[in-house]
Amino acid sequence: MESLTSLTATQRAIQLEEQYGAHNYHPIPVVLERGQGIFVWDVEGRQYYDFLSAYSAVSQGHCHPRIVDAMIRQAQRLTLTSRAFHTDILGQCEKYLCEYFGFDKVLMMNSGAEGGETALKLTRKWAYKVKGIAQDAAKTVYATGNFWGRTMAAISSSTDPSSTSDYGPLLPGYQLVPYNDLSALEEAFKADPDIAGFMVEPIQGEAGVVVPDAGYLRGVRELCTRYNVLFIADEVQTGIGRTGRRLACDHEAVKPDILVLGKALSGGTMPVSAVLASDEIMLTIRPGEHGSTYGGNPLACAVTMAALQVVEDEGLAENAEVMGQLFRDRMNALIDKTPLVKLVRGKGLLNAIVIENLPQYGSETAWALCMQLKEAGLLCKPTHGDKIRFAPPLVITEEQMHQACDIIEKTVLNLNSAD
Ligand code: IF1
Repeated sequence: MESLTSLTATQRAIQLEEQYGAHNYHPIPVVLERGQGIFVWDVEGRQYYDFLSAYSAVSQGHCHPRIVDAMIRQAQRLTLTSRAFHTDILGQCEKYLCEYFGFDKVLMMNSGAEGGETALKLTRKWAYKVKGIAQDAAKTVYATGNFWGRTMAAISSSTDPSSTSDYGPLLPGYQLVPYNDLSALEEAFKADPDIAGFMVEPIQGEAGVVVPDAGYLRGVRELCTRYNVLFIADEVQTGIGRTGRRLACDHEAVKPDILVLGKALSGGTMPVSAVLASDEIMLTIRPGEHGSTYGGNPLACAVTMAALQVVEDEGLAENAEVMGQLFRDRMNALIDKTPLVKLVRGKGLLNAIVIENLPQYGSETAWALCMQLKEAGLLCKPTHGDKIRFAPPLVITEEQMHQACDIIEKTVLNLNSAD
């Protein structure tokens, strides 16, 4: 290893991660040290538009003052007691969440994957105690291309070898159907009365921002009702204003039986997830049958209420709708100017462009474009090879969106003309 002193701050930081950290990521080579609003700065003092928002966890913008202030105030009072005792803020937060999203009860956890696991455990409890499925026979259905985290339960439903290979044996009791295919879903429900739940992302994020046909979510709702199967909406990435509505399910005015939230629930300050459901479903779990040391801790409650209030007060869902349309219009205008941009898709400020591989870069074309965009002052990352996700914080202004699109347009056109 070169001596640390002869390296730049960027090289030094990367080398430390390389030497002492697990190699479970392949980050864009930039070292960030500060964030504010839609901008982040690296250790060399360079400013970037953040067009990833920590995969939709920083929707309110980096270090939002109201959320940070709520965190600081709570941190100076009480941060964690475990659920062995009550606190003065958990009930307030639970009421706030239930009224905000329209459910009877909520169970607070930490990561999005824990939210998905909680939804799976609730579905199994409901299967045996309410639907009357025989013990250990309950099945849950997922869509091909799904992603809901890195735990064993989450990867057990994955169709992506990079998530599953060499991690076997996987969890049993799962079934897969093609995404955006209502007849396949109905066939599965018809064929197996032991199906208790169907968990689905209203827009598949990791799969490359795959937007289903209009009416798909309504169809899922109708089929789940008809076959007495729980409709579980994984809104960890699409929720909380990201797609231009409070929830992506709101685009079709459908209400899931179980709602899973995470990421922006805490405004990018700390891991907070929440699972919301009716009394009939939620009360199938009795005291001592599920939980987590940090689940619903006072600090999480304080930032969650502040983070959601910001989304409401600043009209972030409405802004996402308008700025997202502006972004897609600007990107669609590139399609006729360069073979590099094949397709633009998304809703609100969850968007992606599908890239045509250029001969000089081959399958690395999307990566090369992201590297050029970094040099031009905009951060984003490819997903699944030839798609680039663009998801800035929902606080972005029209002027900032045009400035960012100018950077993307210039970089795309230059990459295509590069020798
Ligand atoms: C990583 C992906 C996105 C999610 C949905 C649950 C979870 C996620 C729809 C679990 C998490 C994160 C995981 C993060 C990168 C990011 C990601 F690329 F991995 F797939 F957003 F698309 N449901 N997504 O998207 O939430 O446990 O992470 O809090 O693993 O690097 P988590």
